[in-house]
Amino acid sequence: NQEEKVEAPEASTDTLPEFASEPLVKDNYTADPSAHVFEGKIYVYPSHDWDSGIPEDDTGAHFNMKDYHVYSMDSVGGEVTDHGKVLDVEDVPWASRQMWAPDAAEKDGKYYLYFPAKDPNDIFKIGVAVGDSPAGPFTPEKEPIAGSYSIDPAVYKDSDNSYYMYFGGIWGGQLQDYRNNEYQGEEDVYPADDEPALSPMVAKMSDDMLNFAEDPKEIKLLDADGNPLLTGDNERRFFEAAWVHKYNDKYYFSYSTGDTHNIAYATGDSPYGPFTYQGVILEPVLGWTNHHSIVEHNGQWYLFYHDSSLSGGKTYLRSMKVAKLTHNEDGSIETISSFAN
Ligand code: FUB
Repeated sequence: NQEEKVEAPEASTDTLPEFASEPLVKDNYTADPSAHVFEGKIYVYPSHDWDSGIPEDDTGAHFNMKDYHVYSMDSVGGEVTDHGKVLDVEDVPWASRQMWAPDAAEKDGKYYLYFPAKDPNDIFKIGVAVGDSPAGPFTPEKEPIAGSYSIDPAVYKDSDNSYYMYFGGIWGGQLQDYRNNEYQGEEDVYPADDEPALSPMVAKMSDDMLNFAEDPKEIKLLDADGNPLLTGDNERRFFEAAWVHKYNDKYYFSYSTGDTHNIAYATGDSPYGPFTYQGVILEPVLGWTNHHSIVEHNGQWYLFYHDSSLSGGKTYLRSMKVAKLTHNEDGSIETISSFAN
């Protein structure tokens, strides 16, 4: 994967999104940024990349993260504050390694940090840790969320104050080892290329935010004719990095296409989908992974994302960045070319 480099097309300066040229943080490697507005500020919950020396492989073993930091800024373009380490794998009784892309949510003055990690059997589960401040620290629950699996939790708060967790990722994210929420073993079974692709999952959260209130359900991603996106449709099918935002009463489900390296999006009328594929939000970045979040602050929408520019292209040493995101009048999102940044 590391060898797969994407050539940068020539960028014209009039496409430059403001603030996008520099990593938000340079003294740590940060990835998979999940941004939220809490207490009027932007808080970002990223993965904390480091060089653990684990060789690269197709399961992503080189993404061997062991803790999380939280960052905040009064507004995009302002000073970024590092609130320090808020959770360490050593403090999570059930987790052994690989703390991947996290997210956070607020409810009734409590803050919840959701994170995937491998358990002692090397199976990804999703955990939750609770704090009194968006800046942490967070105290982990003793067990992962019952019925959770795979990676990349993203928790969306709907306008009616319901919370939904979206999750899942194929390849190293292990989603292919499950059918109907049941673990099938490590055989990595994918549907055939002409069959519907594996679906991202969604579950409503319980009132206490520590559990699923229901069995996770598959999210249908459809093409313009209402047919499911197929396994062989690598340019459009779901890989990992789910995120949901709402704009003009439409739900926008965005995600990474993984081995084709785009952040794509699909829209629908319910938090459960189905969602109809619309296009690309962010074209491939430097580095193999592409992972993002979308947030509105002071009337402006932003795309938080990462690339490997600061590390000179090392896929497992990434840096979070931010660009303005534009919804067009017809509801479509303007595609951002990372090479314009
Ligand atoms: O950072 C580790 C993994 O890489 C994330 O969980 C994926 O979304 C990809 O960005």
